[in-house]
Amino acid sequence: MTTFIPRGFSFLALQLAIAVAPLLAGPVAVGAPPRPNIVFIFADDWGWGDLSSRGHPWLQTPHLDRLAREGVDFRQFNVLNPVCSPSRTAAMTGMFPARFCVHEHFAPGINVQRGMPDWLDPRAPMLPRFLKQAGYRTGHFGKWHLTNSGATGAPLPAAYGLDESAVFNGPGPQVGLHDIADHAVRFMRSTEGKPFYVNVWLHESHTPHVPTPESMEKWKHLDEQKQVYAAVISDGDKAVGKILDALRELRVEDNTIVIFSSDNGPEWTGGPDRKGRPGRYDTYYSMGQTGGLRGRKRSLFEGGIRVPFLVRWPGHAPAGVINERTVVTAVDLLPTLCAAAGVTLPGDYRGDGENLLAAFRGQAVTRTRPIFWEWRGNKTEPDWWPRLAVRDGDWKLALTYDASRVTLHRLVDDRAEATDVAKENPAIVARLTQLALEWKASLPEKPSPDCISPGGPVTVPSKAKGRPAASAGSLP
Ligand SMILES: [Ca+2]
Repeated sequence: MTTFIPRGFSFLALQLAIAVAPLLAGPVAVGAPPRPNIVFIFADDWGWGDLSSRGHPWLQTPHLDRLAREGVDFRQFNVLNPVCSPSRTAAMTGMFPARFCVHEHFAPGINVQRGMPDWLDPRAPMLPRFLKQAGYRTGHFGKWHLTNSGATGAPLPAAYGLDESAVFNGPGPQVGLHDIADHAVRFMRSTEGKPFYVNVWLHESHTPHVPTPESMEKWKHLDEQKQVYAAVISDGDKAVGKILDALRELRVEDNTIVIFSSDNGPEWTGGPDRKGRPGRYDTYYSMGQTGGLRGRKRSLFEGGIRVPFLVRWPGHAPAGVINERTVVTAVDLLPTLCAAAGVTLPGDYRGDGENLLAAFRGQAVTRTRPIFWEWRGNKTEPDWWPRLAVRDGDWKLALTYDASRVTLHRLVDDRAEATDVAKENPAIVARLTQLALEWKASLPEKPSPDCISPGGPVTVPSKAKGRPAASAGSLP
């Protein structure tokens, strides 16, 4: 398989080789526990409240509910951006996406004018690569969106440490929207005794909604608006069920970490003019719920960035636990999962996350580092105006770039961010404002020039055969 080797890669590769050499040097010591397989199911625009186990009144998610019953349901999990590409960048690199100038979703022809590259720098640290270099087989199936479809010169997933991939919204072999779990299962079956890491990045519940006829039939008693949304949630849940069934059949479920989460909060519900057409339904049918959180997708309020996070790891993570207290973020995945796999991170890795493996194991853990967000997208009222946000402990400050407008919330008391307490807490506002502005000042201003398509703006390709939902390439 041809691999794109970016400039500057050799030094990083050397560092990594040094770091993982002890792990590759010989067989696993007698008596050492087997390294866990890892399955990271990342849904798209799936709201915090879109789970029947979290009390949704009419959605049914039996497979996800089973995952929650058999694992830990973290209820304070944040992604690091309220749209797709930067959120996924953070989850894979363990670093805030603004460090790579990935500010919004990758879209044909407008990345550079938004101060972005045309793809995530393949020299970025990557969770799959760290695991691959320690002997894992790595796969990615489903949405990619670490570039946009048709970006000339975009590296293949292999350049990011993936042994095998089938994607949409990205280069290389393509996958149908409803075939993602099947591909992932085939990959899991083929790993031949090696531990595996696999991304299962589902389409649901992003637009266009493409529900299966079976799921539409199941929900025909609902009005059409609810029917479509319930059907796509059922389709996503069924994909999760396929993964869980396969792990059981392969007799590896006791040694596999399964994570379910979402890249950002739910899409806004469009008006009747946004129905789309049958079979490719639009935002009128986007009825996701935030579970009472303020804001939705594209907002730095919690409704845009707090999402489901379920972790099942039999014998390691306690079963049926709801964790309301521990704050976990997407940048914590890389150090936490590498720790679970026994992988030592390179000495020069400068991640933004923390190893929260103890929280996965059910221990009381308090995250120590502040969390930062930047959002450059739409700025409309009432919830889309914050450009920056910082969370430190229970406090979260949202602010404009010049800090002329701020809101402060103590999330442990006010998860809905309903009551601004900035005026009552000027010292906290001053401290968090300084933290946020110093962080902002530390970020690069421009992307690496070798992550920009040669030959000027990228044009939208014609709908290629076998590439489903091509129009999704321009959607966040
Ligand atoms: Ca998304």
